[in-house]
Amino acid sequence: MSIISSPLPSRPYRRIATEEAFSPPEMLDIYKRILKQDDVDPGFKHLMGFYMSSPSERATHIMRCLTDLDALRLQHMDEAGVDVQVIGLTSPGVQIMDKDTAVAFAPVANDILADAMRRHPDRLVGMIAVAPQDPAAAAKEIQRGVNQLNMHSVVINSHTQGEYLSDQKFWPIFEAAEAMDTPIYLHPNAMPASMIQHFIEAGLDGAIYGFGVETGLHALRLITSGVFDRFPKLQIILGHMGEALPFWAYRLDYMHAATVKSNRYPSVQPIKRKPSDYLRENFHITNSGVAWGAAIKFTQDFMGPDRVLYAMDYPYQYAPEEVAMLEGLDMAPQVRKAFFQDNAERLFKIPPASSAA
Ligand code: 1DF
Ligand code: MN
Repeated sequence: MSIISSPLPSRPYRRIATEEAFSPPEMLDIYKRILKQDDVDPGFKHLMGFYMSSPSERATHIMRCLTDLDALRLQHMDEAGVDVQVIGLTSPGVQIMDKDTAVAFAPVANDILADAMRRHPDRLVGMIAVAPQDPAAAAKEIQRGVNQLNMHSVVINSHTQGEYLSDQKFWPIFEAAEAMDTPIYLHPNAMPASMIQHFIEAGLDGAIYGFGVETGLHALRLITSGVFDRFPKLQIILGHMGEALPFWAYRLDYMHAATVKSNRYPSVQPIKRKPSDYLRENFHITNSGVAWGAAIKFTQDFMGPDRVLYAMDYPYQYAPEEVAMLEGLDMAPQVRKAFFQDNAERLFKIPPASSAA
């Protein structure tokens, strides 16, 4: 990886990247066991099965970066001009594991990340990984993450083996997240087996498109199931420009109202507000994977500039030139500072950099 020759302009803010990924080597050992099973989930096989076995430059680079929480990661951050990474356990995290393994491993992963935060307090911020397979244990881990690990957000990699958080059995997780004031980053996962076949045959199941379709569906299921009427303060973070949901907002509002009125589906009951109201009041959106000015501007107009945050999606989209592109966008200075720094500091409760930095 070459050093960027033209330095980025100096700036009166920190660049905080908010959808960055890591994997403890111990998790890859568990993944190896799962990948050997005959009935391995097709989405998992096409996702982590690829990265863990492909000799391609992309896969080997990503595997090397994922497991590092020290010199290599900090070097890449320095080279890209990223001051702080907000880090989550890479997808699918523990959600592909059997329940007992998942419940046991989530705290191990969180402790590993918390140790790295202590080594690099001005550079790394952790999100709490949880095992939705056991909602009560997940709720407890959220409390432990806040009280003992100095983490103030949660990462959930979308569906858990085909189950969605719109199912009320998962709502103890939302209850804990709302009570602890921890936003939940609803990060993509490979699609469930029941959905993925037509995407795999076209090579469109992954980050190129399938991730966005599935995670967008998940977010909409939260809205239509009434999660935010029950937990009005809950905040969900979506990457990838909100998985395109702001672009859908008008049609969602019209068709949701029409569907409720005609009593078409038992699952579509009245909710207190329009789908777009929940998007604007219960969501934050990052630009992970999308260094595109027009899409960012549209989303800032729709959500308000205080709900749109910078993300790189390291190491899956380690593209240092995108930082310079984003700096080149026509954005008011206070909006730019909100995008790169203020919104992340507020949402993830990131303290100011220590003077030692
Ligand atoms: C990919 C992309 C993989 C993202 C990820 O986690 C991920 C990819 C396994 O390109 O295969 O987080 N992403 O968020 O865009
Ligand atoms: Mn990601």
